[in-house]
Amino acid sequence: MMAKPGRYSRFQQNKKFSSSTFSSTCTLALALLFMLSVLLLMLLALGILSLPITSSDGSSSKANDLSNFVRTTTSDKIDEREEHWTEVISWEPRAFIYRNFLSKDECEYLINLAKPHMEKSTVVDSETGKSKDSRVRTSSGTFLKRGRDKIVRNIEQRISDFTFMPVEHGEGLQVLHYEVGQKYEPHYDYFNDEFNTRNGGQRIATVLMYLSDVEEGGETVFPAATGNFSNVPWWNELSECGKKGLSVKPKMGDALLFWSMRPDGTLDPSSLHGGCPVIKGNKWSSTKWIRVNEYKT
Ligand SMILES: O=C(O)CCC(=O)C(=O)O
Repeated sequence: MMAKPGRYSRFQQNKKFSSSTFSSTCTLALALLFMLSVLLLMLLALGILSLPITSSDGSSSKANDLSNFVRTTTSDKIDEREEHWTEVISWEPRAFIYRNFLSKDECEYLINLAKPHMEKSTVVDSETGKSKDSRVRTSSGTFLKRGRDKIVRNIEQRISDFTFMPVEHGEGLQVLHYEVGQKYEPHYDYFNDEFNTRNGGQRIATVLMYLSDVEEGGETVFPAATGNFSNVPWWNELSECGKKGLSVKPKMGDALLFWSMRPDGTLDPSSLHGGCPVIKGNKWSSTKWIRVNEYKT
């Protein structure tokens, strides 16, 4: 005869039951917590979520604040570039060189991207504001859409960090190729017509990046610059055209920044500049024109 379960054994059974329920609930909760953490980490890694950055005064950062600056000065992927530094070359126009701005790989990447799409360069007709063929500019070139890929986005972010102008104010990069004898006569980057300023307003600054060295000629010349331009250390290496003003000798990876507008917002005629004829070799460069306002692409 089986003994009836007593009160004590029922209590033991209940206890066993509730402790196993408790442990499976715990396991479930831990598993859920683990899955949530993995999901959160994945969202953070993909950049879909970001952690709020808190400034020293305790306020959290907004979309347009300087958190970008902190990011770029500490963690930008610029390590493959050689040592880099900036030089002030003129205050009229305001012009600066950033040595080794691009790595060799980045220069080659831009050239290879552009090569299959090169077309004869045009200039802007000041009467109509439309593009036209010209003997003033004999190079060939093509535009790369702003933000078209990761490498281009990296370069555009670096330009923004260098100029303190938002990426969204930049036109797409233009890649230019000059063969022997090809040139760009002195001109202004700012516009004299209303048509071209409708999107983004006036061009305020230009960043010219040299994607190749040039054996002889091909300098960027500022014929209206003030100051003793024969004092530049590279004076003896300049072509006849290059000696007509303040000149920069193309060197692969270097970037030249100059401002077409003064700090008071007026147009700066001393920003007149041109590309001297290439005498020996090939010149590849890339231009980023930057507007006063956002430029819609
Ligand atoms: O190639 C150069 O040195 C000058 C180019 C230029 O003037 C421009 O892209 O606006």
